[in-house]
Amino acid sequence: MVFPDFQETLKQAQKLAQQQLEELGKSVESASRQASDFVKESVEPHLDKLNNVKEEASQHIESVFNKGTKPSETRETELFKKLPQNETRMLDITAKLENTQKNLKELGQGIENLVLKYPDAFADETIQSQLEKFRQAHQEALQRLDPPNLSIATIGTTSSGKSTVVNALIGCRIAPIEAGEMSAGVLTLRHSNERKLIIEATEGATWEAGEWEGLSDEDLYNKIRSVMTDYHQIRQKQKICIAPQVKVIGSLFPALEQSLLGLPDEIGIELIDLPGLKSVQDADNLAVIQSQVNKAFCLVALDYMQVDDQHRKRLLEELKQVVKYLQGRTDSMIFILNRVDQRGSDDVPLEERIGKLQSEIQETLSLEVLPDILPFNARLLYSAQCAWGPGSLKSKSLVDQQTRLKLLKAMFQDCAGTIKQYVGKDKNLRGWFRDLEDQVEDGENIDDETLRKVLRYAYQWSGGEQLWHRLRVRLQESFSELVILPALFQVFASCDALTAKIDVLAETRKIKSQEEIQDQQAKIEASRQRLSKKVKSVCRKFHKKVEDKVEFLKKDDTVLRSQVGQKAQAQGLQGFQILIDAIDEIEADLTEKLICPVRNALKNNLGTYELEEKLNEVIAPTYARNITKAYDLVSRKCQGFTHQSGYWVNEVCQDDSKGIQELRDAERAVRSLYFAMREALSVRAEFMLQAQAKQLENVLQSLAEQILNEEVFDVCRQEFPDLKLDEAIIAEFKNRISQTPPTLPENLFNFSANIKQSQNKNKEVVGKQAVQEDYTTGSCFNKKTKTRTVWKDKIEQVEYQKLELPDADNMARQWSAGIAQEEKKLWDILRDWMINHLKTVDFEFEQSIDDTINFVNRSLQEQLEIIQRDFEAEVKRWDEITLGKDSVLEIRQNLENESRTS
Ligand SMILES: Nc1nc2c(ncn2[C@@H]2O[C@H](COP(=O)(O)OP(=O)(O)OP(=O)(O)O)[C@@H](O)[C@H]2O)c(=O)[nH]1
Ligand SMILES: [Mg+2]
Repeated sequence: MVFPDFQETLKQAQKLAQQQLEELGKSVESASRQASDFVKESVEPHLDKLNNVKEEASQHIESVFNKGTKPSETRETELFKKLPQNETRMLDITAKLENTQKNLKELGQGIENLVLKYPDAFADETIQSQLEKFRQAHQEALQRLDPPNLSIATIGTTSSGKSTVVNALIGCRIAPIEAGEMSAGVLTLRHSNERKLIIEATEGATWEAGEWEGLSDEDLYNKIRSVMTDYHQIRQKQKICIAPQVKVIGSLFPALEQSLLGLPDEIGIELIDLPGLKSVQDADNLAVIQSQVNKAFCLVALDYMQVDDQHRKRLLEELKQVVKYLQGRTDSMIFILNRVDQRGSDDVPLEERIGKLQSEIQETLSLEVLPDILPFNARLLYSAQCAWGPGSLKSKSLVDQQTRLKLLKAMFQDCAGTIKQYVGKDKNLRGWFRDLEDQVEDGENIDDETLRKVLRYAYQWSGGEQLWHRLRVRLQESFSELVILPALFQVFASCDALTAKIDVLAETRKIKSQEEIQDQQAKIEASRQRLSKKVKSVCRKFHKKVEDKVEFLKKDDTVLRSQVGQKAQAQGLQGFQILIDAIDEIEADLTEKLICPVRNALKNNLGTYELEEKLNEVIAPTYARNITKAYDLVSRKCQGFTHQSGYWVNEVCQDDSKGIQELRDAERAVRSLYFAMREALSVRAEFMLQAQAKQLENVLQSLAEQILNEEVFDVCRQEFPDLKLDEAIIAEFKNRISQTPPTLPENLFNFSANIKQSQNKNKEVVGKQAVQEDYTTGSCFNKKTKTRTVWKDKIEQVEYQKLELPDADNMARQWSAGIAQEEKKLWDILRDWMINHLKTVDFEFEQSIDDTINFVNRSLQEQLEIIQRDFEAEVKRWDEITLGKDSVLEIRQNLENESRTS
């Protein structure tokens, strides 16, 4: 009996166990499902990010900051494998570009299909001309994007290593490098399989312009170098000379080693090497460079030797000017802290220095986020990369042995400290580099494999790896903004103007009766007159406001001045304060950079050399030299003058011909100083105005937009709510309007020397003369009068020439007053410029109204016939056209949305 019982119990136990197991299985399954859902929802999205961050951080720390850590063989191979990476991102840009081109083509096709299907809908002259404008803009955009061009420009402080960075990035020694000031003008390096040097003909150039093919690397380098040296020499003598515009077409490393930037290979790549601000000191040359920087992604080079506490303030000031004056886009910039190899072992840790610099640059340039600042050793990367050449790392290097050896020799010489530091205690590596150095010294052949290995270390130790990585990431972010969108603006504006006209036509085709048509005609005419009046009155109001403000600003009263900006703001003239600040900045710059140095030099008897050096920082050498020469003359010729209440005074006798000549010389010297100062102030003022040009234009543009948006467009919408006329007028206007920058008249600053001359007559001793004099001798009882000869002072009327020359402070005051005087003129010029711009806006708006209304009137006239013929059929046809137009607009909208999201 026991046995069956036991059997039963066992069975029950098994069953129970089975049940529990199943339940457990279920709950494990559900728990695991929940867990996996949780991982999917909460963890996975962050995982990629986390991995990226980890990856970046480890790269950053290992390759940059942890100096002295040995780059192991594994790390090294890993690194090399890593270079051709990021293919998914590459696909992103390829896809984006392809998508843009596809949408753009579809947009054009969509319009052409409509034109083909409904030719009479496009028959009206206004629509025809609008269609032509669209076709032209569309064609231009297609060309610009097929293939698009990406520009990377180097800007930064003088001699910070910009050209070395460019050569290091392109893998070719093309941009001239020199310890002192070297680069000049614009050197554009564009990728192509052909090779050509183009030197454009520019005003005032003495160098040969033309095109050359088949030049050796060395010849190419020397030719560019000699053009730039020539320019610097001409600048020493000549006032007007446009800096060289040089283009080199040839192989560029980032284009051949495509994975570096992660851009599709059809994208044109150009690097632009620009000079430091010290070589750009006149408005014309500045304008040329601004146009390049504006469209480019910028690498901003800073010199490590300038970032210590003592120099940093000056560096930041210079950086601010470089970025502001060259009109760099702060949203697409990477900062390179070059020459970190010059860091001494006792210096503040690099991380600390960079951290400080990051926050200071963020503040100085008002950046939204902390900037990327990469520690860099351009020299190391330059020699290693150029020894390899511009070819892909996967194929054979095309650089000849002689060039290789030369560059490697330079690397061992220039970068010995860096190599020693990084090789550290790794005996094998140390030995390897030592052997290599011996091979180089002995002139032995260096094979590709060895060179690849050198290059890997150079990437790691120079910051090259980080730079390519950051460039790749940042280019993905700004690609649309930099490359795609600018090519499409005109397409959007012309497409909107065209489709808005089609809308108007479609609306008129819905009108059924003659009365309604006549009603509309009358309404439109009345609205046209009211709107026209309104626009005129808005413009008049604006003119008045601007005129009032300018009159106040001309009063030279600082309290009034500060109130003007606030009042303007309150009156809806936002941005007026920026204009005031811009002019104040020009005045402050002239005072600080030109007037003060000369005044201080005169007061402290500064050496001419020192003054010239200071002036050379801000003004072209000819002007700096003229001032210094005149200054030297003034200091010498006025030596004997006495100082009397604001004047240097001297007086010489009229018949003292030598003395008179000396007075004349002194006067001439002062006049020449005034002349030189006037010229320099004028040139610098024009430069400063050009530096502010974009800002001034933006202010004016936003002022005009504000007025249009707040007053004109609203009225337009109220007046023309029917037939979609409001949108048609506004779209037409937006397609028409363009902006013109201010131009300054010549000789803006024109003040005269305040020199006083006078003639005096004084009674004074002119010598001694013999005078017969009576005298008495003897006592009072026995007096005798005798005569004797005595020598007495001879006093006569003497004519004097007196010269009073303004002293240092007095001169500075007069120059400042001269500026203040000229500033009034400048305000008049700016006022006229603003008013003229608004007149253009007014004119173009009137034209847009007239054009659109004439067009709608023609359309209404046609409608009179249509309602009698085939109204219903026409309505149906226009429904189809509208549908077609809507789908075109959808493509247009997609195009914009997609190109705005990066
Ligand atoms: N120690 C060191 N020197 C460097 C480095 N990069 C460049 N240089 C040197 O700095 C000097 C100036 O270099 P460039 O490339 O001509 O400088 P730049 O900014 O183009 O100069 P400009 O165009 O004249 O403003 C040259 O002597 C270079 O060899 C670096 O990383 N370390
Ligand atoms: Mg340079």
